[in-house]
Amino acid sequence: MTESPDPAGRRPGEETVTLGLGSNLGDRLASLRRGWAAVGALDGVRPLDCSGIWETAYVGPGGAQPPYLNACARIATVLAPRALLTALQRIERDCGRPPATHLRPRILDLDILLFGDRLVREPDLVIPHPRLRERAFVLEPLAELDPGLILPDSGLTVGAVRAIIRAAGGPPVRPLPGGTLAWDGNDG
Ligand code: PH2
Ligand code: MG
Ligand code: MG
Repeated sequence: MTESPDPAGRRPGEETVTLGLGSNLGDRLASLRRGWAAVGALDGVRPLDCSGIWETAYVGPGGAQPPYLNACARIATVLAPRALLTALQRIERDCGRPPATHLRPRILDLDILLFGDRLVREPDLVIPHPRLRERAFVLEPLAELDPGLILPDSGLTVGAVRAIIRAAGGPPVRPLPGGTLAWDGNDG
């Protein structure tokens, strides 16, 4: 018997995972690209697609920080959420991010935003990402990937939540002209 094909093109045992990438220290574009390439090279991971790159004002406590470059990307993976988190933290370190840089400028930040429809609630791993719905720097690139994607904790689409955040008028975010996570892409 042959298995019926998954409409999302997934292979058996794989889930679609959405990642957030950010950098506000050093060569931001190079770090995002290096990080995305390393994610795609992980065992058990297939890179699917990526948004454009957005330049975004820092959001959060602790005073002013340099602007971020942010992007979102999707992978198909057979890894469990915890194993993927560990692998992403290793890539952050390999790209030069020292430990204990939460809330400080970082060379590379790789966050799990969505893991299929799963809800994960562990002390150091909450999926969907708990602040996703408040953040234009996530919602704008995420909507480029799929504005119809339903957020499993609220039932709202990414496009609907983006509209709410746009109307609220938060800190500025703008697409980096021609910015792409691909090394051979046009930097604009
Ligand atoms: N990440 C944070 C805190 N603030 N601001 C922007 N613009 N982009 C980020 O990726 C970001 C942030 C914590 O991870
Ligand atoms: Mg983050
Ligand atoms: Mg992080």
